[in-house]
Amino acid sequence: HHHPQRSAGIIGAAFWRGQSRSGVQEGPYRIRSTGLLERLKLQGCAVKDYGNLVFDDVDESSVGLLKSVAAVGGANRRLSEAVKAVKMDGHTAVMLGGDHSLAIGSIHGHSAAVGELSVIWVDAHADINTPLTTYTGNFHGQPMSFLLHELHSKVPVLPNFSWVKPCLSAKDLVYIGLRDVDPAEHYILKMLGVKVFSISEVDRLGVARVMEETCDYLTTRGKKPVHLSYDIDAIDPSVTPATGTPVVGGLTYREGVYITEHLSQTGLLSAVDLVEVNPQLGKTEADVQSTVNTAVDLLLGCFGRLREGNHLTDYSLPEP
Ligand code: 4U7
Ligand code: MN
Ligand code: MN
Ligand code: MN
Repeated sequence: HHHPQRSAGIIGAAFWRGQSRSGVQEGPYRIRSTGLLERLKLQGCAVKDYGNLVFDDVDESSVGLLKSVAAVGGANRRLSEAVKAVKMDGHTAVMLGGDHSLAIGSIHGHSAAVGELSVIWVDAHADINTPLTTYTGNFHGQPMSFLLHELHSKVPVLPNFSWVKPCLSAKDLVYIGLRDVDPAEHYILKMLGVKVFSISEVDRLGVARVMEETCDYLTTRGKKPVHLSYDIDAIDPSVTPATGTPVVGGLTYREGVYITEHLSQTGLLSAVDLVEVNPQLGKTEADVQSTVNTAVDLLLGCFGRLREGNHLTDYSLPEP
């Protein structure tokens, strides 16, 4: 494949209130200090760093079981504006989380800039609880319910959420890696006929066929820009232990990277979220490094890195 020069517009979203465990807000800092920007540039990708978003201090009160409602709504509103601006500037948007509630703003802003999208959600979890089905009250388990047209009537109006408009159709969504799905979420996935490659399908088909079928499924109705929302807990916790809701039996490092390699070769990748890296939850520094290094490798894969090797297009052999 040949690609015009890639360019990444990077937004840090150091936000954790979509769940209860502090530390996930350090994700952007750790991913940057592992050399993400420098390594993207070394592989020939243009990079613009938009810095970390600054979120308003808002009242942290709960609405029933729902935690930090106004904070989550407000942060996502800001993120939506930021992602929209990055897309208007012509970059592939990269959102470094932070917890996965941030997908509300990221996908909303992406769609506000480019129109209809396909979403590939790589995660151990479906994150499709509604505010009325969640039993944890954590918004990182609910973002998809705010984004889908089909669930609009099932989602109550909440403080600081009135700006959110559903922007995605269930047929434009594919899940990969699911292995911890709540009963209400399983009901919703079946009711809406969402395409799911659970970890069992990855076992059965292999990751290469899963990616072929994912791309075939999404492109039959036309080639829409792709939003990849990558939760680091999709990968097996033996590789990426520093995350808030680890689930045994996940994707291998190789399967996880393959997904990014395949998508980057399609030329359709338009925005990427990398979320749920929590440097405070590694038992050792090696645990944290393994998690962060994997996150960086996933992002490098999104921007053209291939494990077979790479060279810049203007490379020329030195003459003796
Ligand atoms: B993550 C959960 F109940 N389903 O709703 C919930 F199991 O972004 C987990 O994928 C959500 O890490 C996990 O809280 C959210 C729970
Ligand atoms: Mn998850
Ligand atoms: Mn394909
Ligand atoms: Mn998630």
